[in-house]
Amino acid sequence: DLRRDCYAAVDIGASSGRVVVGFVEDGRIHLEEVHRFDNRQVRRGGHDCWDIDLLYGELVRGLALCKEAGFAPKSVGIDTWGVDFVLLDADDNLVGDAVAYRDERTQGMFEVADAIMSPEELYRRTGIQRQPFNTIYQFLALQRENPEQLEAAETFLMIPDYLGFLLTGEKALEYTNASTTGLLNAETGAWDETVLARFNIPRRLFRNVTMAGACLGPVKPSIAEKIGYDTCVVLPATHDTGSAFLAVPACDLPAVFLSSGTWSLLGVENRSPLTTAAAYGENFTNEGGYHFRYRFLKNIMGLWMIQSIRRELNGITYVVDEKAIRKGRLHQYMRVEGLGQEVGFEDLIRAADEAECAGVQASIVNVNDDRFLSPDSMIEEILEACEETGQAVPQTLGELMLCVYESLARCYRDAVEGLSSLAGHGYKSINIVGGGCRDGHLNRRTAEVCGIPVYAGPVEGTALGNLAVQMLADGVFPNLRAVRAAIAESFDVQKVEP
Ligand code: ADP
Ligand code: LRH
Repeated sequence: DLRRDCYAAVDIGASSGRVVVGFVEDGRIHLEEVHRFDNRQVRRGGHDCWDIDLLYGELVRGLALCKEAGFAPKSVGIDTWGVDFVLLDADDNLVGDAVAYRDERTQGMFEVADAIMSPEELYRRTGIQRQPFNTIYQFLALQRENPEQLEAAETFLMIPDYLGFLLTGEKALEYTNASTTGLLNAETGAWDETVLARFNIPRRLFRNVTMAGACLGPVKPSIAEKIGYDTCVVLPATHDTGSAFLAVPACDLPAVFLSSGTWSLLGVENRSPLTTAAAYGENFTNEGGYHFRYRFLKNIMGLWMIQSIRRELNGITYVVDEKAIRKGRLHQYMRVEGLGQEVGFEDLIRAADEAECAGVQASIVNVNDDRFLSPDSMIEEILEACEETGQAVPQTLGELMLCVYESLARCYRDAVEGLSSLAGHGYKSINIVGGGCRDGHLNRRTAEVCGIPVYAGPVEGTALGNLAVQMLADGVFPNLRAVRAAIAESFDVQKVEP
C-alpha cells in the first residue's frame, strides 16, 4: 500500500544531494530521507563543471526509492544551489557544459562589467551582491571564450529548471533562483531589459519568470514507468537558500537567519529590496523569496573550507586533472596527526576542541577573501594567509581547524553587526538550519563570538522549505505563517547559549 498524501523534495547542494519525503500527520510535519548522494565538480574541456547526468540519474533513482520506502509522492520539487545554468539549442540539446560557479572563467570579468555599467548602478537595479560567480559574469566569460555557444543557444535554464525539464519536458524559469543571476530587476522581479541590453546578453534566451508554487507539469510517461508511480513537478523556491529561509522556525525575534552548508548565508527576510548605498557598501544581497519576500543576506565562505580540508586529508583532490594539489605540507599534516583512516567532520571538530582546551590562540584569516573560493589546496592557502599576515602558522590539524572556526565565527559577527547598523536595531538570536548546524564547535563559538543565543535546526531546513511550498500549493496549509508554525512544532531545535 503506497502512501499518496506525501511530497518529495529533491535538494541538491554543492556538496551533496538528497531526496526527502514529507507528510503531515496529527498537525506535525514528518520527514523521511530516502536517498542521499555526493555532488562534486568534474573537470571537462578545461573547466570545473557539474556532472548533470550523474545528478539527474541520482534524482530519478531517489524518486524510485520513494516507492520502495512505501511512498508515491503527489508532487516533486527540486531545489539546488544558485547562479549556475545550462543553455539549450533549438532541439533542446545541451550547448556546452554546465560550468560550475567556482570555475576560473569569471576571473577579470568585474573589470569588463564595470566598463559597461558601474557596479553601483547594477546593484541599484538588481539588488544582487557583487560576487565573481554571479550568472551575469559567467555570461561575460562565455561571450569571450565561447561566443558560438551563445549563438547556438535558444534557451537558458538554471540547474533545477533543467532537471525539472528532463522530468516533464516543460520549461520554466523559477523566480527565486532566477534572482541569483543578477539579471532580474529587484523591484519588478522581471528581467531587467536595460541590464540585458547593455551587457549584450541575448534576450531570446529568457522566458518570463514563474513564481514558486506553480505546477510545472506531470512527469513524462517514461519517467512514471521508471519510478513506479505518476506524479508531477511543482516549483518550490528552487534556490536552495530560498527554501532554507522559508523553513527557519525563527525564535527570539528579531532573529538573524543562517543557512549553513557549503556556504554560510547569513541575513534576514525583508518585505522590500534594500538597495541603498549603505547596503551596497556592506555587500548585502536582495535575493527574491517566496511570496513577495526578499532574502537580505551575505554570502560567507562557510563550510566549504571545512569540506575542502576534509577532502584533502582523505587524499581526494577536488578537481581531477591539471590542478593536482600540492602535497608538501599536506603530507606533513597527515603524518603529524597520524590520520590513517578516513577523516570525518567529527574528527575535525574534535581536533579544534582539543586545541581550544590546550589554550591555543587562533590565527585569523579573512574567510571571504576570493583566494579561498577555489584554491588548489585549502590547507596550503590558509597556511599562506596566516604567514602573509605575520600570524602563527598552524602546525597541527587542531590549530588549523581552530583558525577556520574562529575566522568563520568572527565573520558571522561582522555580518550581524552590518545587518544591525543597516536596520538600526540589534538582533536577539541566530537561527541556523542546514548540515552545518550539526557542527557543535561552530554553533558554540558562533553564540560566544556574536554574544547572542544560537538556535540550531532543523538540519534538513532546505528540503523542508521545498516541501512547505508544495504543501501550500496543495492546500495542506493556508499560508506561510501556518507552515512555519507547524515546522516550529514538529522539529527539535537546540538552543546554544553564549
Ligand atoms: P550543501 O547543501 O551546501 O551541500 P549541507 O547543508 O549538506 O551542504 O552541509 C554540509 C556541511 O555540513 C558539511 O560541509 C559539514 O561541514 C557539515 N556537516 C555535515 N554533517 C556533519 C556532522 N555529522 N558533524 C558536523 N558537521 C557536519
Ligand atoms: C548555496 C548557494 C548560495 C549561492 C551559491 C552559489 O548553496 O545557493 O545561496 O550564492 O550557492
